[in-house]
Amino acid sequence: MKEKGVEQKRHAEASRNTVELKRRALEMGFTAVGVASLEPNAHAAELDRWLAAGYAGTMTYLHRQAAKRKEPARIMPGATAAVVTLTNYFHNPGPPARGQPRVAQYAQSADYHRVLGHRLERLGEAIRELVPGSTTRAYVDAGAVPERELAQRAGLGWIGKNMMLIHPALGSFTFIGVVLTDADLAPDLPFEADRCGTCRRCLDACPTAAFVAPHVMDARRCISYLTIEHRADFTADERSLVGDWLFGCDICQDVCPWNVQFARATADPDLARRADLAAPDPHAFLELDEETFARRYGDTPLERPGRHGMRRNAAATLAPNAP
Ligand code: B12
Ligand code: SF4
Ligand code: SF4
Repeated sequence: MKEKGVEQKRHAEASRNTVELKRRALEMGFTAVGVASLEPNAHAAELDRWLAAGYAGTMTYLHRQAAKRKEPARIMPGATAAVVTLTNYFHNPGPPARGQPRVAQYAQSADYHRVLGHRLERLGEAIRELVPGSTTRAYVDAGAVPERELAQRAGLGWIGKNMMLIHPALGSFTFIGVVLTDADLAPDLPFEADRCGTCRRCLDACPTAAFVAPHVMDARRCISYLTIEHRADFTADERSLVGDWLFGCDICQDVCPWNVQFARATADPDLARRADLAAPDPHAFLELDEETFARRYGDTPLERPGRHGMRRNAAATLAPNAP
């Protein structure tokens, strides 16, 4: 009897802390927040199959991180919960200007790793303040964290056929950020519904036929992989796949009815759209030296492929059919 009372008190306190934490997260500028428990990944077999098929291309770090992605509780010793955040980055850009090479929307503002990294650190502080003695670790697009999987489990949306986490009221133009913690928090119910239904617009719209099946992409054909993660020079085939995309690709999100209907432009001042990133002159990348590239783009997502990669991408958009 006494034990039951203690347990009830613990639950009540965990719920109170979780409600307050979510309130503070929204106040900090996150668009949505949920809490996931850290059971083993329900889609571990899909990850294994995906890796074994070679779909990760040269992203060898995904093989190294697989064991932890399959068992997220192993990422941080003692962690029992993930506080998962979504941050809307949609800019409502309209149709691209004729002849202007395209940049994915997520890269049209300052580097989200930095912007959200700071915010997630503050969220970690809030957890430690609400639950004295607890520890936290913040992640955004880094480490072995299965971010979409945790977001689904935190009740924030479903994983679409295009592999994106889709929030029913926001769409999929969102960054996912995670704080792992050993604090006692109340997990949300997972988002169990699959709202794609019979739709397959994303699969049919992909210009490179990168989807081998719903939820399965061969990244080696994906423009986002080719222009951001791939390090080597392009083959003639790769150059033609990239088309007019200078950095990343948004097509399988642009066509999604959940984005068409629900995505709204962000008012987040830290993610304000920058003209030099939204519509850069591709010729400029052919001439930039290392120092100038670092000065102009060191604090942006374009830093990932670096000067060499951006020069390669620019050359491809300027001469897609070159041998
Ligand atoms: C590697 C990577 C890429 C690769 C591979 C993409 C891919 N589809 O896996 C490349 C470079 C191509 C890429 C591209 C992009 N990426 Co990326 N990427 C990642 C990264 C680092 C790891 C993803 C991964 O592990 N992939 C391997 C696959 C197999 O795993 P998964 O995506 O987690 O998928 C799981 C589920 O799909 C589930 N599953 C499998 N089958 C099924 C079936 C059903 C029915 C269900 C429910 C689930 C399910 O199992 C999988 C394994 O656990 C994550 C960050 C992270 N740490 O998670 C960002 C991340 C996924 N990327 C992101 C973004 C924004 C993009 C781009 C939109 C960027 C752009 N505009 O160019 C594109 C989108 C392309 C696309 N349609 O996926 C965001 C996605 C946010 C969101 N709302 O979903 C993330 C989460 C980064 C972040 N912190 O915001 N990315
Ligand atoms: S990001 Fe572009 S290339 Fe990659 S799967 Fe989606 S539509 Fe295809
Ligand atoms: S376009 Fe259709 S199938 Fe693809 S993710 Fe959106 S709702 Fe699902």
